[in-house]
Amino acid sequence: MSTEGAVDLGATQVITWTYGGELPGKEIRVQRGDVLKVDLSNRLKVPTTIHWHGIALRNDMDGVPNLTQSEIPAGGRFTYEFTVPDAGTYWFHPHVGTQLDTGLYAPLIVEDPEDGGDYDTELVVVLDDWLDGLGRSPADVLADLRTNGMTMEHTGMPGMSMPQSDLLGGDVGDVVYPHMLANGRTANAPHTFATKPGQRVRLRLINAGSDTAFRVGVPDVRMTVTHTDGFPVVPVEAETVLLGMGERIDATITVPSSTTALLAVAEGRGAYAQVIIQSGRPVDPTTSDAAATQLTTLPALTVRDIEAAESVRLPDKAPDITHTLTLEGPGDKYDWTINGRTYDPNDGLPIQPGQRVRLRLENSSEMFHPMHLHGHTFQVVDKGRPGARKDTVIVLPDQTLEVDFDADNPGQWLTHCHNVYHGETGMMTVMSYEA
Ligand SMILES: [Cu+2]
Repeated sequence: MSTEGAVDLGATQVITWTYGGELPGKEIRVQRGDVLKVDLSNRLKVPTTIHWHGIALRNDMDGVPNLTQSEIPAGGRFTYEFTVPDAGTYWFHPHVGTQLDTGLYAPLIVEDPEDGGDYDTELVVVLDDWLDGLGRSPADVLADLRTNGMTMEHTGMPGMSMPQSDLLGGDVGDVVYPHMLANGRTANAPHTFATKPGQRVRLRLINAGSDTAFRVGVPDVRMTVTHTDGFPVVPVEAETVLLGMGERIDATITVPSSTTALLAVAEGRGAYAQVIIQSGRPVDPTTSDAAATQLTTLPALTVRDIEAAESVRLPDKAPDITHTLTLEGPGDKYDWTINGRTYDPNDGLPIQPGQRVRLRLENSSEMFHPMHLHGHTFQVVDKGRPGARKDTVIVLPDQTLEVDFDADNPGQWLTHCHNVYHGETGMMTVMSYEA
């Protein structure tokens, strides 16, 4: 059920849109190969859909309005029903307007019967940048961006520069958020995860933000990264990991003997969210401030540091077709474009079934773009080694990144920037092919 109602974020209460009145929405957990059936009752005053982010599902369940289904009207219902082919950490959210930047999001965990060998318990952490219900809605923010163009949206002052990040190679974002959330809670009133020293915990990190990359770590605790975007990787140690909007990372940690916190610093923004990992005496959550500052000085694991596990590598094959996607913006009306054009569902990139498709993502703008492909999991092309299997990948400013996928799931599939303000103003295109 998508609904409007009050949510307690910790620092403040807001009226917003959620799934079922909870933030994040209640987790859905299934086994690989299951048929997932979800009846959505839309109790919002506006139309909506659900997109099942990262799942290689049947196309008519993908939740893209006017491409794979009609919008579900206010008061309407829709039944999503599809097979879930791959295990991993996924999530779901609307694909209508800027609804992603409200409270409409929830985890979708697909278990593998072989999971659990190297951990005792799990902690799902959903990260978000929050502004809804505090005076300006996401739709208001988009309208401001459209009016003010390239200026930072909250100031409206021409020439006001945006915060920068070396890790992101330029601007950190376009929108100012009053709060950063982990599992629906602000840093000063966080979610507490009760555990015991020595426990092995599988972290399932999900960035549900709309305009914010997060650098995540647990002070003085090494993470072993095991999966990106649901798919296994060659395990790699990290002090912190970077997640763009839409990305997921699974990592295992060993719980230390005293209470600590998982910290998610909004990259380049000087704000953070946290989940308390309570293995000893309770702590005052404000004592995390110094650790959060310290976290930003530690190295962050990025996609270039990750190799796909052998079991999920694409077979060696030269691409049958290469499409270049030049990412540009923002234009005068805050338009973000692919190959100079804004989104048109009738004008996409031609591909054929069975092809190995290479997408050459060329970022000609001054901001990073987490580019997401629906219905498939691509492999990052990395010279001389098997890059990560992913469905969302950060393309840094002035950089070109290539990804390969096999056209093995016919339908009409979006590929787009997962910054909702970029996608909504045009940075989306479609690839269609029939069986
Ligand atoms: Cu973008």
